[in-house]
Amino acid sequence: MSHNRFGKLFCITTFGESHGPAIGCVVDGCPPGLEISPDEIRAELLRRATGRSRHTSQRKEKDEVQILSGVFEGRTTGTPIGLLVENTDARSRDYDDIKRQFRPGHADYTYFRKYGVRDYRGGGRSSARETTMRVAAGAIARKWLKLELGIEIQGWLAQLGPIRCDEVREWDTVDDNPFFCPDPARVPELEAYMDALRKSGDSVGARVNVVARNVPAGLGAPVYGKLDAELASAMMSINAAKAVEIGAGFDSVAQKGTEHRDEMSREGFLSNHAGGILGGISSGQDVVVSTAFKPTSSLRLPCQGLDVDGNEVEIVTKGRHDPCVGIRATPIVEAMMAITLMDHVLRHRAQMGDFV
Ligand code: EPS
Repeated sequence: MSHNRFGKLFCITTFGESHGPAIGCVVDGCPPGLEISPDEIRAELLRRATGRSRHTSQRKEKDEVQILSGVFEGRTTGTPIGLLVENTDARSRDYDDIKRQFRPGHADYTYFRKYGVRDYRGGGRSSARETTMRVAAGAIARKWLKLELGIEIQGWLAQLGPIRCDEVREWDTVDDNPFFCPDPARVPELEAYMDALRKSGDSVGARVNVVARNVPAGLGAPVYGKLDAELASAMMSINAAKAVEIGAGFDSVAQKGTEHRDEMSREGFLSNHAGGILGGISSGQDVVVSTAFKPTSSLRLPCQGLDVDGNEVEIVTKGRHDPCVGIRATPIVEAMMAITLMDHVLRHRAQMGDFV
């Protein structure tokens, strides 16, 4: 039994802790012949990396990826792809004061209740550092999906705290600002909000959306292999994720059937409230997923909490933390979309041959 693995035919297994010597991933099930290089993977890693702007953690990791296996002369061989990234800038002393304390709102408490062990250094395995390896594996999946089926995946920041930035979508500009905001006019407002937040010492949540285009109809299966269920699982497995919506999501509650149903014509569907998935199977429309991220729990503002002996203590977290983890989440949700879709393409072909 393993709980560090995601996927059935395209399968990733990650390992490592934020303050250990390295983090890594085994990507199993990738078909042979895909051209892939460490530079291509690193380009994706840099989009997610800390220290790229003043609005994220200032930890400066090199995030250089080594391909240890599964690639020969620049192409995948069909065997497990081993990926390794060394941790080069961990500063465990920042955590000395909370060695025996649980940060309220953090996995510190539940990890200890479950395992009885407190790896206080950077949250150990619960650290968002683990998402590096998802993005590395996602780079492989993303490239394969594009070459094989023309599938394109685009994520964006839809909301940060009270600021919604989902209206104007200038896709070409998403990577030009540190927020992955698709509306360049909102960037100064985001900057000002984050500067004030950072000064205050507080943190805030965010919503990140992702769309996959050119997804063929037929991915996903009834009833325990639904594509939407597995996308929800993929997104909920990301650190700090608190909710996932597919298509209209929670807005479906207030909709009437006449509004929600996506009418059909010879030219295609007339709307996409379903988010491209009906009965757990892709319809051929864009697959649209939205994920909510909670505010970071590592704060320098004091709060009341418990230590491992059950004493009430005042807790202050030092170190280099993200005031909004959602700012760096766009490449991660894109990666989880890619990994889930690639797994489902391979699973569909295993049962059905090619697409009808
Ligand atoms: C993180 C805390 C910070 C972040 C880290 C995620 O690390 P540290 O414990 O070293 O201060 O820098 O993010 C990364 C290192 C990364 O690569 O994403 C946390 O508590 O999740």
